[in-house]
Amino acid sequence: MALNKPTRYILLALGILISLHFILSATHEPYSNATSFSGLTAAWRQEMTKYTDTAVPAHPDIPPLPKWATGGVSGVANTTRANATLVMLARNSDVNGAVQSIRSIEDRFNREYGYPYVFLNEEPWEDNFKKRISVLTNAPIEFGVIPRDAWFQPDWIDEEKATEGRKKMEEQGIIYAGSVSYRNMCRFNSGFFFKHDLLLKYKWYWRIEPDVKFHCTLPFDPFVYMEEQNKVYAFTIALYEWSATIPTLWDTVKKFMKEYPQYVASDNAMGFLSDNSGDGFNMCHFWSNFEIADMDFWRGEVYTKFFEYLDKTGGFYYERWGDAPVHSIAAALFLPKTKIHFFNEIGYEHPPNQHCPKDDSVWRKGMCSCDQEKTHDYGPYSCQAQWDRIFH
Ligand SMILES: Nc1nc2c(ncn2[C@@H]2O[C@H](COP(=O)(O)OP(=O)(O)OP(=O)(O)O)[C@@H](O)[C@H]2O)c(=O)[nH]1
Ligand SMILES: [Mg+2]
Repeated sequence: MALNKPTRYILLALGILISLHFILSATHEPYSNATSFSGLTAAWRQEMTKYTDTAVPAHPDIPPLPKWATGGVSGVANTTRANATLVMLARNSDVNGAVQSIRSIEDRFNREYGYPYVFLNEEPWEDNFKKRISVLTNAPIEFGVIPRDAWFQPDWIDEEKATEGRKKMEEQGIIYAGSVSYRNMCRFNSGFFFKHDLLLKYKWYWRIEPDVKFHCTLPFDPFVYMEEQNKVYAFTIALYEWSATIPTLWDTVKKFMKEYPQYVASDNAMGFLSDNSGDGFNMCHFWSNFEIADMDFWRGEVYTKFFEYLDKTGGFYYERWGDAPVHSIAAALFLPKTKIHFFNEIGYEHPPNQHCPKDDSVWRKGMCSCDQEKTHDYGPYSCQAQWDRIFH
């Protein structure tokens, strides 16, 4: 069958192209490599690896992780440097929020470090919670139950007075005003978590709550940083407490300081807590849903005495003292201010607040997913300025 004119031209062009390809393949090695089938699949494989292995971000500003940390998710327990754990207090019903938080900390930090987790609950953990969490990491996980004495309202609390206190607070429209379990939680976080059997073997902890997000990749180990820099307590968000939840807390603290002046550090952070040299509390505190700290501070003589002193007033139940002001006041008064650290690099969100590094270079380096405009630092409810001023 005779071919029409255009078809003949197309076949001729194709013939020339194929001949050229064979001549170039035989005479030019780079051309041959680039166009061979295996060369093409290798390039494709490389492209795939780039996108499927996101463990180490391919970002020029982020230095490669140190060797000891690159064990990644297998055999990780031996690759960590600090004696530290990631700890979460939660209920079985918090499972979805817990999954999201663990997913986030794994993505941004722990999958490279494999620090062990401890989960605590005053009730037995349901299998579903354990299953949903365990699938997210190969780091060791322990699920602990809190002893009754460390959680529930003690018998010596005057229940009538406590009920009255809750009613009064409800009338003022305060969040969790009527909740006894919230008060149990605040007291537990203030004075007991670090004494739990599962935590005794650790020195450092990073507190993580359900439903939080970590927005920046951490190119270093914050526990090791704390250790090397001689820090004890670290925060990401400083803000005001609702004064109606702690009407008598500051007076109690002042009494304690009078009785135990030897416990107050000379170069403390009183200037963060007070605008008039300690006469009144300005409500500034560290938001304790995020904490990286040394449990030996909570376990030591000073804080033990302090917590017992506060606890015996019943203020955790008659009022609604939070672990955030309690921890913050203790850290600010009983530690030199240089032992408290603000982790600017850790982009962190606990709704409704978030810390996002304002500094462009930090934000870029951390490949942060947060909006710098939304950072809590220096906003109307922030105490960052009160923190800064004590160093000027
Ligand atoms: N096991 C247990 N955990 C609790 C209980 N109440 C609170 N928690 C945990 O304690 C931490 C603080 O409680 P939240 O309810 O988040 O309190 P909050 O951060 O002041 O307030 P939110 O704005 O609601 O997050 C979280 O890790 C909770 O999962 C409880 O009754 N039992
Ligand atoms: Mg919370």
